Amino acid sequence: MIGIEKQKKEKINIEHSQSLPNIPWEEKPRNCKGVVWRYSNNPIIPRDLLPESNSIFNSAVVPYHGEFAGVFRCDDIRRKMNLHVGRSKDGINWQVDEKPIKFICEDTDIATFKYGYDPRVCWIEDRYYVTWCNWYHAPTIGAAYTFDFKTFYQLENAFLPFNRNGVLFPRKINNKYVMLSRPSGPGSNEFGDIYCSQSPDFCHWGKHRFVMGVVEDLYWQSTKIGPGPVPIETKDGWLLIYHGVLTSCSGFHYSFGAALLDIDEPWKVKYRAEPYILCPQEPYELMGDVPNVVFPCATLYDVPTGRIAIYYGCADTVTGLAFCQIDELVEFIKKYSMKN
Ligand code: BMA
Repeated sequence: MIGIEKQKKEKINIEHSQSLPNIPWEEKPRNCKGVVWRYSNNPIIPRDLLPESNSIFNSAVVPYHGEFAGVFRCDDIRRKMNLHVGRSKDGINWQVDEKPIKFICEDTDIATFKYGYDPRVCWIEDRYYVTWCNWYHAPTIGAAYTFDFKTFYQLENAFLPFNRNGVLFPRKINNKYVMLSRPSGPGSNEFGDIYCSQSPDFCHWGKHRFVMGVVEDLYWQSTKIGPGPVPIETKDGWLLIYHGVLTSCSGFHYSFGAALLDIDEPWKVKYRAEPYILCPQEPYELMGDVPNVVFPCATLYDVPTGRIAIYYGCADTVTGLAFCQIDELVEFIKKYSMKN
């Protein structure tokens, strides 16, 4: 029995660190100038997939037993922000549960679920951790884990309010869990820089370090920035895709960019590309409940081919898929990196 359990875990570990032959994929179109290209059949998830969904976006997916599973942000027709489980055989066609996740939480001080949004899912060692923007008197980082995407056990909130975009690294670093986040104010536009925190036990988070902040004259990332998908380990550092915000005459524009962080001290930025890698341009990114938003929350990665599939929210309404090749993206970041 123990042998079978061990084999199962090893299989999942391989799924999370090596090959993903069924990764959704489409070759780069000939006329594409950028380093990231969109799936031709975007959006992959419509806003009204569920009987009571207003919008489904900013969601997180992972490989799961040869298929895919994930946690989806579904705002309902009351405009409550909820988290739902989704499953897919091919990473493109998704079945999303009609009912939101009910977290098991014995501590009544933190058990009240008022809202949850922008989830991330991260496999570490033996389980899937979910982090999200969780209401606890104000927005902060909620945390939970699951083994099977059926039962979810809620943990202590990681930080004090106000915080958003808690993104875990997919393995312990120097024997500590490590999480990126974006401390902020009560509104969503006071400030937004990326910080890195560590924990020995997933309960006590400390050693908070500044990673990187907004850049005044790189306009796409001049208002605020926040970590996106779980970072990917490469020989050149942790590949971090993150969102950046520009303030225009008609409001915020959310794009995404990329950086490489030091492997052992991930609060140290090695390279950070000046240009964005994707910005709102397609109708489903330009129009919706919040126009001009592309917001990445997850990637799938196939090591042998270097293929990356990026899941991102479009205009706070639907879910899109984009692709890139890891070597090309790493080269792009280095070529266009800011000078320190
Ligand atoms: C951020 C978050 C995201 C959202 C974005 C654009 O502050 O609320 O969920 O996609 O704004 O509205």
